[in-house]
Amino acid sequence: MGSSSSRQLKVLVVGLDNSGKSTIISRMKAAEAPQEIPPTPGFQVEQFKKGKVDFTMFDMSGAGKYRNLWEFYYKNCQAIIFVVDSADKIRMCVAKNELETMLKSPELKPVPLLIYANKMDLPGAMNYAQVSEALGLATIADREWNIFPSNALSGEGIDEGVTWLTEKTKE
Ligand SMILES: Nc1nc2c(ncn2[C@@H]2O[C@H](COP(=O)(O)OP(=O)(O)OP(=O)(O)O)[C@@H](O)[C@H]2O)c(=O)[nH]1
Ligand SMILES: [Mg+2]
Repeated sequence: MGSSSSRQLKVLVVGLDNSGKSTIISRMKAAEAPQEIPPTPGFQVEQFKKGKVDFTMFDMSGAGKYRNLWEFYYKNCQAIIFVVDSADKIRMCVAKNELETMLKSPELKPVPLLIYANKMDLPGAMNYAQVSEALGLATIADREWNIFPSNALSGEGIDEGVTWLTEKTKE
């Protein structure tokens, strides 16, 4: 394809329920304050163009009973976004375990991993260095990864993450 045409990028968006995945995607799509979004039942597919990239985002539910759906998308995704609620300290270890389990899957290729330390606006939220530490990101050696602090309600940090992902997925 010529450099003027857009390219496709399939992105798997995962993380615990209530972390802000659907709100982040809505913010990416519209660049305006997202509506209050209900919990995603199962999963939802969102398509939109940003810059020169045609994104297809698989917005997975993070609810326990649906987390087993994530693995069906491991094989074909070209990037992963993992969203964390930075103020949900109690479930930080659950998030760490889910991330570890996913990264251990032989189905998952060494595609870039973008982590949003979301909900930075909430009082008592861990900063992104603390989130990085709590998730054990430093041990990830088999793929490129990066973590960005974000506030999906104001939009802060979202574009920085998308720019990084766009850069890292260039052929
Ligand atoms: N304060 C604050 N609230 C946020 C932020 N991002 C999302 N929320 C709120 O958090 C709640 C959950 O957001 P969702 O986007 O539905 O979360 P999700 O990860 O898609 O959840 P599931 O679909 O159930 O897995 C909603 O009430 C959002 O408005 C943020 O950065 N700051
Ligand atoms: Mg959702």
